[in-house]
Amino acid sequence: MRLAIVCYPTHGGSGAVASDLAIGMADAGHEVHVVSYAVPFRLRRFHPGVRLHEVEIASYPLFRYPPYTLGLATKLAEVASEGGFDIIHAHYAVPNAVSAFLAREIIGDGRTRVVTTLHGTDITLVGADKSFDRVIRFALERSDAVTAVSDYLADRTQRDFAPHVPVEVIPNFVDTELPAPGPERYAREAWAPGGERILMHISNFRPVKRISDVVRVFAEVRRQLPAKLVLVGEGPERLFAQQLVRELDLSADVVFLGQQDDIRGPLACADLLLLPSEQESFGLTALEAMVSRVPVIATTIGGLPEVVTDGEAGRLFPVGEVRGMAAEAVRLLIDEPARQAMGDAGRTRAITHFAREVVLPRYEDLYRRVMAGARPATVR
Ligand code: GMT
Repeated sequence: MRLAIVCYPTHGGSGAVASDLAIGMADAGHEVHVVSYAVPFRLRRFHPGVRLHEVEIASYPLFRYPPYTLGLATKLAEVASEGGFDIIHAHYAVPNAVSAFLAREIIGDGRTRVVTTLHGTDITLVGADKSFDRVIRFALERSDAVTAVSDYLADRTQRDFAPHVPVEVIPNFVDTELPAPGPERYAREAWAPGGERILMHISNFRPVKRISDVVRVFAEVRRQLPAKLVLVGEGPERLFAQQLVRELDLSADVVFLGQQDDIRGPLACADLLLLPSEQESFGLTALEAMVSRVPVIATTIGGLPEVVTDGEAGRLFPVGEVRGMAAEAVRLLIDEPARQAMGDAGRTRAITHFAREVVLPRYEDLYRRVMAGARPATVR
């Protein structure tokens, strides 16, 4: 197959999954072209078989906003002129699915199919802006297939946008092979020289991640036992988090690590992952923690219960339930056998349900069905 994968290049779940899909499809022998406005962070290393195309938009004084949607469509059509595409797979509705639709119309060969994968914020946040309503619905209706990364997101999509559009659930996936030990051997010692327990949070520091809950849970844990908090990522709430850490007099016990391309290294040092989000269609970092045998303390919202089964791979609490999360964190950090058992159960669950080898064939099967002209019925 000749595939085009369109995604955001920035650190975030949708770009990570799209990149891993590109690598997996290339490994399976397909010709894969990844199109974005920069090289996606997971594709900065060389992967034979994955060809990269960067969209550049010429700036012109007349343009108040650079026309990225058009630039992306044009780039797709241009790459297609060298042999066409069987599938253009757009990750994220806005504007990627719209550009994919435009590209298919421009190419006009009657062969190109568009698959759109919804990741969450395109429906729950961007979609909540009423001005995008119609264009998102249009993009979904005109896609040859639409997938969502969880049952929760599929339901929300059908309820809020397009009840008549079939949405197939294909969950996110991870590489379950753990890398050989690297610098984390020294990191653990550097962050927790006294053998303190390490709590970790990984995100893009947006308001939905509730960084203040992360810091408050940690403050409560820290009151009860020696512990350190490592915050991985970058984003608009970082300054606020730094300020809160200072206010709560926790500076000596909190490390702001910044953005990391590969989070498996930091995760190898973690005893617990905190993910107290108020929105999460899936929660890829929770899954990455599970693979690394790190129990997850998260919320009951969105698709998280489909990933982190409560009591098995971690513990789930209502949004804002800081005291409950802290109490459970302390319990697990004191009871090492219970913490390890939960970590092992999380890894087993990740391997069984969300391994790359388990999920990738489902995309391949979908591509084949779509190429055969069958528009999929809702599959859960
Ligand atoms: O969480 C974000 O703000 C980033 C966003 C993205 O596009 O990467 O994440 C969404 O997609 C991920 C991959 O499917 C999911 O794991 C995240 O749960 C989802 N974020 C939200 O729903 C808030």
